Amino acid sequence: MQHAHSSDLFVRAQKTIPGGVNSPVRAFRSVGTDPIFYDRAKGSRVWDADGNEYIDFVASWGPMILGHAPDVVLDQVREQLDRGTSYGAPAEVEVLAAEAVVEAVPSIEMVRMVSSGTEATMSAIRLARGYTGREKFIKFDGNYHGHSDSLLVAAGSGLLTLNIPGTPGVTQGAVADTIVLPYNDIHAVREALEAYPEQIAAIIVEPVAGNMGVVPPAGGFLEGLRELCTAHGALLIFDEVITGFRVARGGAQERYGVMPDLTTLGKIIGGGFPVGAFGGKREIMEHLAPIGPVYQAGTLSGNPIAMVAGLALMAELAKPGVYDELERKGARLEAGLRAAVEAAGIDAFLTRVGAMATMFFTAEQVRDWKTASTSDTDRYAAYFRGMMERGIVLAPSQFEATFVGLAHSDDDIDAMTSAAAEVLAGL
Ligand code: HOZ
Repeated sequence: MQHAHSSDLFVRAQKTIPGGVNSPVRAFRSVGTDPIFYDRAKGSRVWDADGNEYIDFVASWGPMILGHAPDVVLDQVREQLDRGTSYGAPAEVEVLAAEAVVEAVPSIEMVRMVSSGTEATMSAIRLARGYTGREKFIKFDGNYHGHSDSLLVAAGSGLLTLNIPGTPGVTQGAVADTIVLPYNDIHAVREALEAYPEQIAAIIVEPVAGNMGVVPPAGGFLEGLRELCTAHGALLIFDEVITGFRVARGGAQERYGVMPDLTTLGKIIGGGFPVGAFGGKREIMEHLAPIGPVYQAGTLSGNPIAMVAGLALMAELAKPGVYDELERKGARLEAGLRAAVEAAGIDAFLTRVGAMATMFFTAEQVRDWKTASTSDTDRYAAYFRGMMERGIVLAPSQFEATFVGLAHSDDDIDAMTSAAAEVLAGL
């Protein structure tokens, strides 16, 4: 496979863009190669700047659940373009989008649109602090909630990939009220709540971790968080930026039957356009300005292009059978990968929840960051490169998810698992 044009673009990009990329996770540093630059995408496929075609299992880090550039979304976007791209004023589409989110996500009674997952989590933490009058909050090691200061500690995603334990520029003060605990350890949560009585505003958690690779919640973990938050007067925040509208239409809260007080959502509700949202109980959300004292704002919040795209996508996901089909495709991928691992006789731990999965290159049972971090990242890098040579794009990091969507045909999934069998056999 030739990558001459991508290589030229990367050389040029590094002169004007730090590291040549606009988000660190796009650099292929941890997989020992240069990033490929994309030219276009449609359905399950992406094409790079050299015209190479790949089956894509990154899906823009999750949101392209219908596949790339779906016509149902593009038609709505084209129509909206002629009516204006940003108003800085309210529009009917925002009401429709809010209604669609409230209808789908069980615990959300009111929702505020923002422009990214980072904004959503940052604002949810501020609201939780403003509502409770408390300052501390709990997050979990290896969970990633965007890059706002107070959440950028022991964080997953690009920080794990690039081995950045803490970031210069985030002050001690900014993280002084952030308590980090091991994922899936309910005893540690109980102890922390008892150690800081009436001081903890919230617990924020990825209900299915996706940013240290996919790590499902242990039995009773989410229920335990709910009980402890209620008992201690802290708010439970589910960060469903990845899991919302993916592991079930109503997200992990629907799948596991545990209701948070606040939920954050991300790019999936914008059909791939820049969107985030946070929502929850009316009583809490009414603490937001302009009716409450907690300030939060944004010119592009509820942007009409993103709203019509999101509405079209959410309407598709509301159709009967969609989540059964995603489950079926996820299970097919898992079965193929398990067979490939077994045939190759390598140490690997496979996780999957619905249409998101990770193959950890470790003999450990992965349940938290400590166990996930035992993975052999050099092996993952070799696996990644072998898959790319065979026309399959995976996340350029061991500590991310593989996403299956409705545009992946059974043949696409089988092509992926056959390629995996070949690559794993040669490792
Ligand atoms: N949380 C996403 C990856 N797991 C973020 C993508 C990005 O940072 O660009």
